[in-house]
Amino acid sequence: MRRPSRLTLSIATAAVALTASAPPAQAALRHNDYYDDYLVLYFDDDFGGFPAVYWKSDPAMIRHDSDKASSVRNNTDAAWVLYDDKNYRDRAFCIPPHHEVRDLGWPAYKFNDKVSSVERLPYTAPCGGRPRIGDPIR
Ligand SMILES: [Ca+2]
Ligand SMILES: [Ca+2]
Repeated sequence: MRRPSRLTLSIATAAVALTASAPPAQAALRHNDYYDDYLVLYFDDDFGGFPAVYWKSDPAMIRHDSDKASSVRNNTDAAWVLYDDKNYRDRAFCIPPHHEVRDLGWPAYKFNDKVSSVERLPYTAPCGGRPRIGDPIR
């Protein structure tokens, strides 16, 4: 049986070295890229703390997630409505696609630790007459 040539071995070694020295793919990603296509409710402001991740409407967020969100990123192509109470009730803000709110406790919102249900609107549905919240994700 033919043994691998010296050239083959050196190419293999180079490939391994290249792989080992390459930075992890994640290093180049922004934080929100991990949550592509999700609504992410962060327990702390400035997108810190535990990230509660949603991809569809939830009329009754689990106790662990409810009344905890302090910042939010909408990484989806759909608008979402955040409600103070479960079953899509009480005060509500609509966050357009690919928008974020760094601090839900901002005086204009006063929505810190309030969100208890989330509604994903159909892709083509705008926020309509609902109060809008957030800035485009940078
Ligand atoms: Ca919080
Ligand atoms: Ca609430």
